[in-house]
Amino acid sequence: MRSFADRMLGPPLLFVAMLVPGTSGQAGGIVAVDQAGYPSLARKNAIVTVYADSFQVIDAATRTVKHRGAMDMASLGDAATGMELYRADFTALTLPGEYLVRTSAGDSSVHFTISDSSYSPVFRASLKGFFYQRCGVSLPQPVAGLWWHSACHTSSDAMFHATAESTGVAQASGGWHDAGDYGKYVVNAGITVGTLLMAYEWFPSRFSADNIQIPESGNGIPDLLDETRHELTWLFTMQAAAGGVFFKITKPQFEAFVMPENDPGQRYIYRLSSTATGDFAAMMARAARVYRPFDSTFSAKCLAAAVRAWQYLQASPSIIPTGGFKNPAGTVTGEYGDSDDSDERLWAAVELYLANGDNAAHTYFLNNYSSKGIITGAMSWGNVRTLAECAYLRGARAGINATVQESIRQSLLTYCQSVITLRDNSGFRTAIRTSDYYWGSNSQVMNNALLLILGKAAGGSQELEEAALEQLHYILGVNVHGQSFVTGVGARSTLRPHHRPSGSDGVAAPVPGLLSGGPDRNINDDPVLAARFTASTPPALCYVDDQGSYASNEIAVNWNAPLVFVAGFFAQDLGSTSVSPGSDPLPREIRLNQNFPNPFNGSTVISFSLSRAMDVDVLVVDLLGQSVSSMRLGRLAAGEHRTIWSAEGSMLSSGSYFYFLASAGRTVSDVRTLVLLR
Ligand SMILES: [Ca+2]
Ligand SMILES: [Ca+2]
Ligand SMILES: [Zn+2]
Repeated sequence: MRSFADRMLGPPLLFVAMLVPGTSGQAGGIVAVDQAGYPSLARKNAIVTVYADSFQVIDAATRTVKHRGAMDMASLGDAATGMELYRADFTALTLPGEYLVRTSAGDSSVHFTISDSSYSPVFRASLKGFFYQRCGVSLPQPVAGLWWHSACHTSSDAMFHATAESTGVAQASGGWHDAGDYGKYVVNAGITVGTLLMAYEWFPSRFSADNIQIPESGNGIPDLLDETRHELTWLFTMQAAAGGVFFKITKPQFEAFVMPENDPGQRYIYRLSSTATGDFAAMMARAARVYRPFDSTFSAKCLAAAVRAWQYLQASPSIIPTGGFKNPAGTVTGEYGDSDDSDERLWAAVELYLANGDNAAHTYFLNNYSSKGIITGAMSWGNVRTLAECAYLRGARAGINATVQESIRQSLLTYCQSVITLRDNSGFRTAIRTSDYYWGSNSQVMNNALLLILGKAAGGSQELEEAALEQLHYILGVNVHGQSFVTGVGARSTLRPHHRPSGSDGVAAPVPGLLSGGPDRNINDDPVLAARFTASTPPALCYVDDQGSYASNEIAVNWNAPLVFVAGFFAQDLGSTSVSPGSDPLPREIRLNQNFPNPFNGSTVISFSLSRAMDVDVLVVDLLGQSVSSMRLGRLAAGEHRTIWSAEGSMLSSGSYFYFLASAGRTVSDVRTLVLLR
């Protein structure tokens, strides 16, 4: 996401406003539903903008009425929309099927489903959205479908800018295009990679799908990790020999709306930055932990890069460059202005400590984590303090300070309660302040949902999880626009994102799986918003599904990342094993169950099933991938098996460990996480 100043000079203006539909697009009222659907047993509300006294839920196929109810008041005066809002509660309808809601005033919703796998397609699309942002490679037609294209920004990507500390041409291809443009920015990669790897680290079983249909699907490694590795591989190229990290690679101006492989002109690498270096160290240290069980060589490379970046920061205690990165004269691409690098340093410190036990980094974290309050808001590209604190909360290492962890946990739960209050005061149950409807407001909604999920995982009430799901409902259609903000998801979704491939590929449908920024009350010189709205417009209305509206309808990797997190958390149909033909069949023959009890102290039961006889070892490793325990079970028959793993008598500390099955020296199952409490 960019601040106002970043985009002041803006991308090329596109004068297409004449033919754009209105924000509502319907003659009467909006009957806003989650267009991806509702799980059978979830609370189900449609929010309605025109008064009616009753409603029906109608089976879309048979046109028969399956449920009737009276409308409730949702809000007498909703601050975000300036409207009176009404609620149709059909929680009692649990039968799977395809439906629509019709009010007695004659307004109807789009079709939606009741299904326990409602959010699996959202998760899969939003993760694959990153694949569509890949730079430096072709997107082959069998994988990319209608949106295939040849390789972009390859051989001469890029030359060091005259203001950079290095000279010449560097090979810096790869990674993801940042947003609607083709630039690549290390600080925005920071929160993005941090969020994706956090999803896997906290909830590995929910993010282990290997069948998202990217080129690496079916290779036995979770596709989320394969996709993120594409970005990490580019990030290595942004690090200078002395450990510092260059800020970005872009052209001086935003590109025209052309396909990336047709984007001419020289791209530049801009100068070293301590915010970029801090984010880089944090990402690489986290990656070192997460990738360790899958690829120890890659993990070691990540850790070494993280250590060099951290050493660079330690040698340079003041922000670099002074005042934070600024575009040099003649450059107008994203500036990601940030004059405070203390949060990036804090995040680097905690991830380093958790990756390699660095005592100095641990001390740095303990001395600084509470200096600006603890969990005072959702994370953003310019402030990753909350990411740092949540990392420590989840951390498991000898010497970790349990009192500090508890203090972070309490702060997280307090913050979650404030988010619940915001939800309760909103007609659409949207858990952000009216002042939060700024550029990229949808990411604010998703980041608050993410923190609610963490709060529940850290011992909060079930209500936190329910409120998180309501935020996903908002993104997927329960909003004043009656629109799913995710391209390709839902009957009435974003069609004209500010996204160069979508605008120039000749394909009517936009590239799927991408999250619009959402309403922007600040308008930010956006010509489309400025033509329709003023400073007194209710904030949630300030949105237009128009390619020219870069301040409300752009997409960005840092917005998609928390969508992946939240949708993946709620996806029921996990698809954790490969379905692609020709891949190694072994993983599909073995199912490793979650241990029970978990968390545990003393001992826990690990159970699994085999489809054929084989030699089996049960391995337990710590978060660094170092072996903690290896149990040789020998030759086992096909069928269900269980074994007990005991930590009694060992010196292991409380925390998370990975366990998996091996046969003849190779991993043959999913990797799961167990939590030891002592
Ligand atoms: Ca994979
Ligand atoms: Ca910062
Ligand atoms: Zn590219």
